[in-house]
Amino acid sequence: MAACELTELETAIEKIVSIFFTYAAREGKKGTLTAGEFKELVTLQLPNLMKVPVRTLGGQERKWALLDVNNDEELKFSEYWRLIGELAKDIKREKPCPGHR
Ligand SMILES: [Ca+2]
Repeated sequence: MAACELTELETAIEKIVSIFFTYAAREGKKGTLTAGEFKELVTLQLPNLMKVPVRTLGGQERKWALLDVNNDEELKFSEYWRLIGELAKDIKREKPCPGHR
C-alpha cells in the first residue's frame, strides 16, 4: 500500500473525526462542542440525516440533552460518536435521499 493512502472507510472515519474537531475548536474548549457549535455542526453538516429532529420544535435541544450524558453543557467526542452511531442505524432502516443511489 502506498504511504498513508487511506481506504474509503478509513477516509470516512477520518472525516467524521476531523469535522468534530473543526467545529469543536470554534469556541470554549477546543476538544468539545458547546451547544452553539453543536447547532452549527448539525445545521451545516447533517441537514439530511437530522431532518426529523431539527424540524421538530426544540428537536435540537432535546437531542442535545440526550447526547450530553454527563450534563456538563459540552459534547465530548464519545457523545458525538453516539450521535453518528444513531444516525447510521437510521440510514440502515431508511435511505436519507431516496433515489439518490
Ligand atoms: Ca468547543
